[in-house]
Amino acid sequence: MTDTSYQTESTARAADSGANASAQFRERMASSGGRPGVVDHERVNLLAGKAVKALNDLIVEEQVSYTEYNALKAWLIRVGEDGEWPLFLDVWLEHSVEEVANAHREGSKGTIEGPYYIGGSPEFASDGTIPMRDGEPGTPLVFEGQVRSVDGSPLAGAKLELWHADDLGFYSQFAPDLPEWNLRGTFVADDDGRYAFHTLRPAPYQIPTDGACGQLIAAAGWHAWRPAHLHFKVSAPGHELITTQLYFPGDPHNEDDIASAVKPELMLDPRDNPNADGEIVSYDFVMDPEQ
Ligand code: MBD
Ligand code: FE
Repeated sequence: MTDTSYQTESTARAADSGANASAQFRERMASSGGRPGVVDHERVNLLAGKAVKALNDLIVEEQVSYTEYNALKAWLIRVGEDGEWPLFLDVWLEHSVEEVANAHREGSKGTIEGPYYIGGSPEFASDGTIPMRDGEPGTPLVFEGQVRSVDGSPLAGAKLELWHADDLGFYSQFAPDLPEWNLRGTFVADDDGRYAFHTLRPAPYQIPTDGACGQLIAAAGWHAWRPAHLHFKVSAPGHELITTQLYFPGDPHNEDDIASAVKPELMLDPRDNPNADGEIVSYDFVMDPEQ
């Protein structure tokens, strides 16, 4: 019999979260909501041509050996086997794509989505509580604010989709043994665009270290940390969707996020909640009208 004892259900493995991220991405691209669109021949010619040339130039400039070339080949094969292409791309490249895509915006800053978004989380009124387990570890956090258009008008019925890791750094649907929608919820702002919902303050987060990306990080002597973060997608009719993350002051990894996704505008300012256990924080979202 094959020994599968290393695959205990309570052990989260990079290959599992990677496979889930790959499957999620494929599903989303296949559904009408997020079609990948068609990239025309000229752009493929230009972009693939430049990418290949940049790598060839690097090989010559740095006098890359066969040992190094074969190490790269083995590693690229493993990225695929572990399903870590979404993780690799979102950690090391997405921040530049986001910068290009959102440069025109006047409203709130966006940042990268990362590999662990799932649409269709349960909806709550503006004062709701995110789904969590009994005794879910973490400091209670009330998150309040208002969604407005850039002209200052409140956006009634705006939706805030929130997702974040648990205290151990695991995202539901990408790690075993977590309830499907744990720490994922959609909050609908009131008639004045306001919300004040309940969640937990997330912990600093390490990307999976036991897969191909972790192997690269270890081989290069880098670290795997992201600062603690809350992921949001904020939407309102007639306005551009905001995909962003918010961070907490004092986190040692705010300055060296492995995913390069921290911006000064995305820093929260939590304070002790005078009315309840835990903390409270205010943050408003300002949305650009659709062009
Ligand atoms: C994450 O939680 C994340 O937000 C990013 C960008 C990459 C990997 C894991
Ligand atoms: Fe994340």
